[in-house]
Parts: sequence; C-alpha cells; structure tokens
Amino acid sequence: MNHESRFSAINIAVVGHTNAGKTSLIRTLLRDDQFGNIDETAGTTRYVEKSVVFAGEDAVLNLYDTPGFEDSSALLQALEEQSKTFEAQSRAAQSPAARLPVELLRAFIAQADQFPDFEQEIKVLRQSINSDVLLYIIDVREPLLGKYRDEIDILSKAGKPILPVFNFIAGNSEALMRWREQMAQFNLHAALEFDTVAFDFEAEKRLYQKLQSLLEQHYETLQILIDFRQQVWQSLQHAAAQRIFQLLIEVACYRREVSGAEAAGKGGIAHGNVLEMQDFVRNAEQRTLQDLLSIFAFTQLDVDLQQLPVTDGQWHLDIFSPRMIKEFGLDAGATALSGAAAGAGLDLMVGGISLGAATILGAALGAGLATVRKYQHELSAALRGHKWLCVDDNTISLLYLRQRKLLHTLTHRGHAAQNKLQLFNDPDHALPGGWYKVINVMRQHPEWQQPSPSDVDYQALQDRVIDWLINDESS
Ligand SMILES: Nc1nc2c(ncn2[C@@H]2O[C@H](COP(=O)(O)OP(=O)(O)OP(=O)(O)O)[C@@H](O)[C@H]2O)c(=O)[nH]1
Ligand SMILES: [Mg+2]
Repeated sequence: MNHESRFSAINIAVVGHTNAGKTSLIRTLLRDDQFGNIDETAGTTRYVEKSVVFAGEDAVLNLYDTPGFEDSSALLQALEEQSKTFEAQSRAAQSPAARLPVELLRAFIAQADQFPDFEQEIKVLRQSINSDVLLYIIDVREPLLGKYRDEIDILSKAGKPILPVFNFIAGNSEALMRWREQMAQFNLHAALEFDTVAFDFEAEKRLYQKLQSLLEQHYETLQILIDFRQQVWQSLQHAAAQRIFQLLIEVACYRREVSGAEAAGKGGIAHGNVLEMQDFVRNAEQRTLQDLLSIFAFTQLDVDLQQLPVTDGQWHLDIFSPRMIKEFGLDAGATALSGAAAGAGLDLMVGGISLGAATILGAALGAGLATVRKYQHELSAALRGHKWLCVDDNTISLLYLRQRKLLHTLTHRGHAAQNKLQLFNDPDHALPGGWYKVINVMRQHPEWQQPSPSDVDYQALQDRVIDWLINDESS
C-alpha cells in the first residue's frame, strides 16, 4: 500500500559556485555517503540530481543537487543582452509592460541550445525557478570576488528566497564575518553556518528553522521534520553511549585466574597472560570504535576532516602506551591507593594489570552469605592462594575518557573541527564523581559480560553511565 503523505514536500535547490560543497551538504543531510560524487576538482556534479529527506514515511524535502557555477560574469552578460533584446521587442510591439526577471530567465532557458557554453548554468537556473527556496553554498575561504555578486544577481532573478550557507567555516571566523557583512549588502540577512562534512544536529536544526522563517507556508512541515530528526538523533546518541557502556563492562569484567605462586613470584604475572589481557582490551576498544563510527555513518573521509587520530577504524595511540595515562592526566599512584586492589600498585603503572582478589574478598565479606555463595569459585581460588588478573582502574578510566571524547567529537563536530583534535593534555579530562565505585560494581558482576537488561542493577548502572557520557560537557 502506498503511503499517502500528509503534506507536499518542499523543493530545495542547492546551488553555488563549483566546489563550494553542495554535494557534501546533501550527503550530510541525507546521512548517505553514497550520494553523488564529491571531489576537490571543479565541475564534479554535471546534472541536477534529486534526493528525498523523509520524516518517517513522509517525504519532507526534495533536495536538488546542481552543477556549480563557473563563469557567472559571462552568464550575467548574456542575460543582459537578452534583456536588451526583450526591451527592443517590447518597443517594437509597443507593449511597454516590464518583464519580470523570472520571465527573462525562462526565455533564456528556452533558448538553451543557443548557449552551449552555459549548459551547466542553465540546468541550475531551470531548477531554481522550479524550487521553493535556494540554498546558496559559499566556501568562506574564497575571496569576495565579483563573480559571487554576479551569481547572486542571477539567482535572485528566479524570485525565490535565497538562504546563504557558509561552508568551510572551521578556523575561518574572520572570513566568515566578512562574508556575513557582504551578504547583508545583498539583502540576505538570514544566513547559516554549516560545516558540511559531518553531522551536527544543532546546525541542521538551525537550517530547518531558517527555512521555517523563509517559508512560512511550510512551517508545520518543517517542524515535523525537526521533531523527527531530533528523536532520531537522540536515539543514535543513546545507542552510541550504550555501546560504550558495554565496552566498559566487558573490560571491567575481564578476569583470568593466576596461581598465587605466579602472582607473588619474582617474575610477576606470566608475560603471556598479560599480553592476552591487553589484546582482549585492544580488540574490545577497536570493535567499539568501529561500531561508533558506523552508528554515526562516519567514513574515513569524515574521520580525516575531523582530524581524529584514527585510521581504518584503529586508534593511532595504543591504549597501553605509557603516554596515555600521563596525557589524559590520570595519576597512576592515586588510583593505586584509592582502589581496593591493594598491593597491586606496581602493576597499576605498567600494562594495565591489577590483582582483583582483594576486591572480591572485601565485597564478599562485607555483603554476607548470598554474596559468598555467588563468589564461591573466586573465594575458594583466593583461599588456595590464586588471584585474578584484571584490567586495572586506569585502563578502564582511559577507555571511558577516550570513548567519551570520541562520542562528543562525533556529535559536536563544530567544536572538534576548529583545530587539531586535542585528545591529550586536555585539562577537562575529568572523570565523573563516583567513577571508581562504578568500576568496582562492574568488577563484582562478572556475569554482566553478557548484557543483562533484565537485571535492575545493571539497568541502573547503564542509565547512569549513559547519562554521564551524553551530558557531561567537560570533554
Ligand atoms: N574541510 C572541509 N572540506 C569540505 C567541506 N565541504 C566540502 N568539502 C570538500 O570540498 C570539496 C568539494 O566538495 P563537493 O561537495 O564536491 O563540492 P560541490 O559544490 O558539489 O562541487 P561541484 O559539484 O564541482 O560544483 C571536496 O573535496 C569535499 O571533501 C567542509 O565543510 N570542510
Ligand atoms: Mg557537486
């Protein structure tokens, strides 16, 4: 059964100079990295191409990608010639009625075959006349040249509202200011900043709100879209935070029994065991990174533009690199003292090892018979002098900080794109209050290695960590 839309879709022509980022903007709005071709050479888009933005099943926006303007001055000149011919014709016919600019465009388009040089531009003009609004994409790094004045002059003849969209704004605030002033000179006061490469819901929402003010008759339709996208956005964020929570649980629950002799021995924990644990952590983090990139439909191109220290879904800096602890501002000594893993201080500082036996014993003795039963296996191993190799607090904290930073980068592109992403030496790498308690709770529930949504304690902990991840603005 065909779905009948509640309203008619808004036709939006995405226009502008070649290479300004028109196709990129559409990809961002569609969250579809397969749409069209994008390239740093001029004249990539050769045809008008339509794509549809839906709110649920309703088509809300028809976006028309168009070829870029190349020689707008010559085009304007040709249009002026046309206008003179018009005037001469009117005089000859003794009909003094002035022609509307849009009629001039129509007449020009009708004679397209006479202007093979403007083949691309004529496609843009045709689409502009047939649209409700024009999004005029501007690369703010470009100097303000006459060609832009000419482009706006030409486009405004279509008689449709024009919304300038400033692209490549990251790190170019002065240029942006000049462009804003310039657009005001053209009577284009409503303008928008939008970095097209990645998804930032706030910027997208501002785009729809500006359109609401330009297209009052479509106000409700746009509101439906805003609400829908907001909902989708929130569920993406939630899904991503939940994925990070799973990583933390998975790693905090990791445990491997080692004999007391091995734990106390001169050689320390067998090297092989440690390497195995480290590989486990690395793989778990890697899978999370890849899942997060795919939740937000990030490609390697986006990653590069974001300057994330990631290639092929892999972090550049290993989680066990000694630089990590230092540069994330964590204090190895402090966690050794505050954690329940007494006696594992040395281990905490190298390679992310701690011996969790003390934690387990302490928890069990404090919590009574039920807990003793639950940890029977661990306790008897502990009594035999066996211990557990766990992932230490610092490593779990680093995972949390690095994933939180990633989540915020993926969701607040505007912040991250300004300059090279500062994952290190960032004074704001604060851990949430109560963080170490949370690690301990996780460790004491090895069964949570399998997601346990029916367990109320699991649920409560998950809600808490998700809330931290999404709402903690300190990163
Ligand atoms: N850094 C950065 N690069 C961008 C941004 N938007 C687009 N690009 C890059 O700019 C180049 C041109 O982007 P396109 O989307 O192909 O531009 P276009 O306006 O469609 O170009 P034509 O189809 O040739 O008219 C590509 O290399 C994009 O990756 C942005 O916001 N920031
Ligand atoms: Mg293009």
